[in-house]
Amino acid sequence: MTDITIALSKGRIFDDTAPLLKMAGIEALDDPEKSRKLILATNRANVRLVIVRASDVPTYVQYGAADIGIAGKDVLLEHGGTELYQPLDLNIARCRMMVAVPTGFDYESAVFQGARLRVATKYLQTAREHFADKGVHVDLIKLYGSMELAPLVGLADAIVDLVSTGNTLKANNLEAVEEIMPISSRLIINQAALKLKRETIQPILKAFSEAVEA
Ligand code: PRT
Ligand code: MG
Repeated sequence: MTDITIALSKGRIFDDTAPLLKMAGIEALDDPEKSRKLILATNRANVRLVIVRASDVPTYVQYGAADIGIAGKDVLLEHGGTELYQPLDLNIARCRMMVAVPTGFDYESAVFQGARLRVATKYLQTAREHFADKGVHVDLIKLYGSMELAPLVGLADAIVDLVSTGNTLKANNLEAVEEIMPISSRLIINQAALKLKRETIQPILKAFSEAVEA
C-alpha cells in the first residue's frame, strides 16, 4: 500500500474535515486539539495527517511533503496555487472576504473620489486585485493578524478580512461595506503524487466528492 500524507490545520478546518475524512474511511487516532503531536496516525496504516498552520498547507503540498491538503480559498489565492491540483471545493469553513470600515465612514465617496485609500490586510494579493479592478488607488499595509484594530488606531482607512458571523466587526465598531468573494476550503493535491500514487489517491478523492455531495 502506498503511503499518503494529508496536511491540514487544526481548528475550524480540522473540525469540518473530520466528518468528510470519516466518510472516506479515515479517522485520526489523536485529537489535534488535545495532542501536541504534529503527525497523527489514522485507522489506516498507510494514511497519516500532518497538522500545520493554515497558510502553510499549500507549501507542504507544493513540495510534496504532503500528498493532499485542505486549504481555504483565501490561503490558496495568496499562495498562488502553483503546481497544485485543485479538484474539489469541499464547501467547508465557509465565510466571506470583505472590505470593512469604521461604522459611518463614507466608503462609497472615498472610493469614487479616486482618493488614495489605506487598506490593512493579511490578504495582499486579493486586496490588490480587488481594488485594481475597481480602479481605486490603495496603499496596502501588510498585517499578520487582528486587522480589525488598524482602522481604530489610524493605521488604515479600511481592512480586507474574512467575515463569518460579523461579530468581530460589530464588537469593534466596524461594518462590512463590500463583499470581495465567498470563501470555502478546497482539496489540493500534489501533481506528481497524483500521477505516482494514483491508485491510492483516486479512491480518497472519490470518497471526498461523494461525502461533499451527501
Ligand atoms: O489562526 P491562524 O493565524 O493560525 O491562521 P488562520 O487564521 O489562517 O487559520 P484559521 O484556522 O483561523 O482559519 C483557517 C481557514 O478558515 C481560513 O483560511 C478561512 O478559509 C477559514 N475561515 C472561515 C476563517 C473564518 N471563517 C473566520 N471567520 N478564517 C478566519 N476567520 C476570522 C476572521 O479573520 C476574523 O478575524 O474570524 C474573524 C471573524 O469572524 P466573525 O465570526 O466574528 O465574523
Ligand atoms: Mg485564525
